[in-house]
Amino acid sequence: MNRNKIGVDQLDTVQTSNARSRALCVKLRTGKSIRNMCLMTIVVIIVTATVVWVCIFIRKTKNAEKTTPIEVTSTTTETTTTTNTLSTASSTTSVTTTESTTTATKGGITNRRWNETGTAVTGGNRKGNGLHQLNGPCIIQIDSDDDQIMYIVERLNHRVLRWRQGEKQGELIAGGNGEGSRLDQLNRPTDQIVEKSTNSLIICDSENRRVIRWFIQNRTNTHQQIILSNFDCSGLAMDTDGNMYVSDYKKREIKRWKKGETHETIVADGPGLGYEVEGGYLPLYFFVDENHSVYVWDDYNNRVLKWAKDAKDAIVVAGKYDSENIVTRVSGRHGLFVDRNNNIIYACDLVNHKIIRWLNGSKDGSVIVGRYGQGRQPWQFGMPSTLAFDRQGNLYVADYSNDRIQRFDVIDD
Ligand SMILES: *[C@@H]1O[C@H](CO)[C@@H](O)[C@H](O)[C@H]1NC(C)=O
Ligand SMILES: *[C@@H]1O[C@H](CO)[C@@H](O)[C@H](O)[C@H]1NC(C)=O
Ligand SMILES: *[C@@H]1O[C@H](CO)[C@@H](O)[C@H](O)[C@H]1NC(C)=O
Ligand SMILES: CC(=O)N[C@H]1CO[C@H](CO)[C@@H](O)[C@@H]1O
Repeated sequence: MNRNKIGVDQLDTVQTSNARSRALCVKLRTGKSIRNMCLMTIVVIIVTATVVWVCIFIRKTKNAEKTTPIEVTSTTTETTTTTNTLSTASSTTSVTTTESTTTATKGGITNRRWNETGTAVTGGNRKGNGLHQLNGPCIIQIDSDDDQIMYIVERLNHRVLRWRQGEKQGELIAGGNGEGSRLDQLNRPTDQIVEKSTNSLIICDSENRRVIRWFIQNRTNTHQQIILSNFDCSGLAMDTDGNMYVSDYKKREIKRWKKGETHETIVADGPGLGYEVEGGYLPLYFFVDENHSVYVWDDYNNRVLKWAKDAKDAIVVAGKYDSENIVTRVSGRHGLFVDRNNNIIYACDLVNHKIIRWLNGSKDGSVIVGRYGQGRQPWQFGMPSTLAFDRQGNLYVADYSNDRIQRFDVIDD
């Protein structure tokens, strides 16, 4: 079976050889969800979306052809070995089933289940740079006004597509002019913010070490604006007040720029935030909730940390997941999504190809989708890197090495 050049096979190869260090980082994203409950009451929950994503440090050689091989190195051997463990059929007895038997509330968000067979909403075409194709989609975001519209950041196509569900192809809205450092180019974008008020995208253009704004209507080189330069960004977020957050993965800091101000504040830092690996650094992704709390993976300690707004110190809000007797380090390469109102944390486990949920600040999470190991089947992933929800609660996942966006429909009991 032919696999794409940059993909699963390569990941496998690198994981086994463990040769040079490249880190793939994941990011996170937010989406917004609204649910209606009961006839008498309508509860509207709006979750503003943020994105985090995963970046990869790639060593490029001068001779590299147009496609630079990507190597993803697991930082621990545990993560490498769990991949196989997970694919055994016996591990499929569902955690979600257990949960669902204890729940009966129709549509209750903490009881929510998803069809574990996904649908490729971007068509599932072969890897490529056509508008009907994807290459290394690392970020999926749902439009805050129209949840049929998705924004897809493609790390390996150096572009951002806007794609309406049901359509055969996306629309190019940033990049797409090859890899490079010109103002009309991107080089391995890893995260973005959609800013509706200015109709622009703010993009973490990671290999160019800059944060750049692209005006959606105007993609000529006079309509981009460099917001930060010489900055090792990997993750981006904007809170409900329009303050911008950017992670610096080398300094292991998350900084906040208040709207309209040029002065920044460090809102999270410390040893839990990213770290150095041989030959590079892991990227730093995070999530900002509606209360302006910042959530970050503490990769070494296998947990999620939260800095409340203006807090000096973090608290631990989620721990490992091992409900299937899988004890794995939850890599920092995740999409994180926090449903604050319901106290639920969701994440992509990029290394183990699963989507995890922690209910109510539980120490142990459980798998909600992706219990069948790595692969290209509709119920499998190849490095899921971000997740988002639409208003109905359907789950969308950027399936990085499978070059597709998968939707998992919420199940109404
Ligand atoms: C899940 O999705 C598959 C494929 O679309 C479909 O055949 C199946 O009936 C769905 N299952 C449920 C419980 O909705
Ligand atoms: C968010 O802020 C509101 C208003 O201050 C507060 O009541 C609530 O407890 C906060 N939630 C969290 C999770 O911090
Ligand atoms: C969440 O945890 C708190 C504290 O342990 C508990 O009081 C509350 O009932 C829990 N909520 C749910 C929905 O489980
Ligand atoms: C939204 C926006 O900025 N639109 C501008 C795009 O560029 C044309 C021509 O340069 C302007 O007329 C638009 O106002």
